[in-house]
Amino acid sequence: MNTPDKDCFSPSGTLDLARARRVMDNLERRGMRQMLVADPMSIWYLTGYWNVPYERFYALYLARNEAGRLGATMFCNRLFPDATHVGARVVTFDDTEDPIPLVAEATNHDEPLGVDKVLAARWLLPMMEAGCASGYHLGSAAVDDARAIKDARELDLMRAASATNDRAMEWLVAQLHEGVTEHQIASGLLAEYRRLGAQDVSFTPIVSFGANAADPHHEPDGTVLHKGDLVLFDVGCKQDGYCSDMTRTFFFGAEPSAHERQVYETVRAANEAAEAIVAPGVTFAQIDRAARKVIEDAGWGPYFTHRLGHQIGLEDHEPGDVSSTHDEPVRPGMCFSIEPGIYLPGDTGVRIEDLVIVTEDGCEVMNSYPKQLTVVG
Ligand SMILES: [Mn+2]
Repeated sequence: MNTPDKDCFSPSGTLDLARARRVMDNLERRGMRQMLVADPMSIWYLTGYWNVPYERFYALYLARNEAGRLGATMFCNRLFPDATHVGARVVTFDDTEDPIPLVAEATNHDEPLGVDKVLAARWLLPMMEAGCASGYHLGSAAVDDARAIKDARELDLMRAASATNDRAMEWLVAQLHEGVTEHQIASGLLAEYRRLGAQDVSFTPIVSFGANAADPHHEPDGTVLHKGDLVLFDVGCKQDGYCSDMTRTFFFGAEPSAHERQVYETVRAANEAAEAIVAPGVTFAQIDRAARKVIEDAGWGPYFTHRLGHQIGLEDHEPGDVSSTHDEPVRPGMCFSIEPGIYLPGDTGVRIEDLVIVTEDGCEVMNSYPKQLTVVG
């Protein structure tokens, strides 16, 4: 059995020691000193090494010995890109080899092992049979909690991705004309993001006309835009590794009815009420409540059918809901969405979403695209 002492990080590697230490601190608070990270995005976060393993075994083993010394071992199929620069011990194998005995050689069999949520059962169950550890626990939160607190460089990348998204919203509005379809607009967005400096969409764009907006996750289809329709855009890009995500709702070609105006202004008030209270120490649940109360007081409580928001970073949806059941306080450096909505089936739907960063004394709203009710076209 290897001791982490022998496997300590090379100082020349790309492995981020500060991030790895935060993960291990989080893990120790949960009673563990060894963990197998299998999520490729988390491995990238920790090492700067990117690989898509498909069905093959791929994991980063992190351990801390009794002296508090960190060790890391990368398990890589030989067809994966060379990982020797990472600064971890690299264990390679090929398609004809069973990687589980190699894992069993590395782990401490007398201690519990944290595994993350993406480690497939086809690997975990044989590891359990091989006795790789004294117990197996979901350790994802150790990595997720580290990823949730963005450093200054990450925050700049988050701001840049959202600035691109603000500009893309201008482009989206400019595409609105009678006869255009949801699908036509959605399918042109990637090219616009690339023109603006992003590399990809962070999720499939949502473009909804009229009553389609009552389905929060409507997939753009052949629905044609008519004067008097409401238009909802929920879009995001991925730029230099980080995600944006914003929703705006517009009225096309005609003033909204009094009813539509009331729905819109209620959602906007809910969005602003939540953003107004975000600060260190305030809980995710309190932020959700601030928005939900506005919608409930207006009588549409049952039609706000989802959590208020989600954390975001390297992935569009990261763990840590902004919801009534999440009682932890928010902390500086966290990034999440504030996206209240009212969905009236067969009638209309409005959602207004910004991304925010928790600061030392409040929050910074990353999106600057206006939110006041706007008639376009
Ligand atoms: Mn969102």
